Amino acid sequence: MIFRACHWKVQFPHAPMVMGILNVTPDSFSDGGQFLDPKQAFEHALQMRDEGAGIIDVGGESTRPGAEPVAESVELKRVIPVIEALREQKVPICIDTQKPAVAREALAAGAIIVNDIAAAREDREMWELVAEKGAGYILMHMQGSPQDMAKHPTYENVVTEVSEFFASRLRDIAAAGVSPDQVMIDPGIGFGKNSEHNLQLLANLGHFTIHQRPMLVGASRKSFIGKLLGGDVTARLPGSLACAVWAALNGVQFIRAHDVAATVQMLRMIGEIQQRRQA
Ligand code: 9MG
Repeated sequence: MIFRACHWKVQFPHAPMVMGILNVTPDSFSDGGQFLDPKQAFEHALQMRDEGAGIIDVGGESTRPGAEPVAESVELKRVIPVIEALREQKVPICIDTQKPAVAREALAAGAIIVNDIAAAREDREMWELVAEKGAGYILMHMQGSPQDMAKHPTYENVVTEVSEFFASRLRDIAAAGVSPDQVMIDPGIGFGKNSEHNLQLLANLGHFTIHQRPMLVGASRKSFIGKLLGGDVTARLPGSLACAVWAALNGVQFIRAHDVAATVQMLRMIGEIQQRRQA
């Protein structure tokens, strides 16, 4: 299996990679307002790269439950200067956006992957852009939208429904001209799911290997960890690391994380142990 994003290529099997989260927003759930200044955002990205992040995910619109959408011009103003500053820094950049126009500008500024949390789209503009540019694409499942997704998430069987969603969207994306090699799938932990749904998805990650695409999981600091274990957003590192190690041991290739140093260290340790397994 291969993942391609413009000039960047990852051949699997490969050690799990950490995608560092860079929220250039005033209102993200755990770090809102910390990196709104482009200089601070740039420095934080370099710090995450130095801590071992293999990709930096730059977002200018919060996707936390209940977050209000922002105008395209606002989102562009937040993310483009940061991406331009990072393009020379030899770290793959991912643009976290639902808007094709923002993705287009971000790809022109140096991003190579589009993180599309609104992949259940009717229009094909985002996919046609990804096809045109040869960019990588993160196909994430979400029930509803960030504004309403926390209200009544409902599934008969969350695992089979998310899997059917992947199968159907992978067909749509291919029909829009995107090569399967450009796509990674993501069950969208916390996006229109309650704690039970999140746990069922994590428990059954192996189910999604039938799609033969690399997988991304982002559980870092999410509220279900606090609901299950107690503690506010600043006290969710152990729960986040448990989800990351579980994901890595169940075939996930990319882990989206706030706490890059701890996540990288934990994955390296797992890798060292795994290499010594005897048949
Ligand atoms: C933007 N964002 C927040 N959480 C995320 C997750 O779990 N996956 C992806 N792809 N993006 C996320």
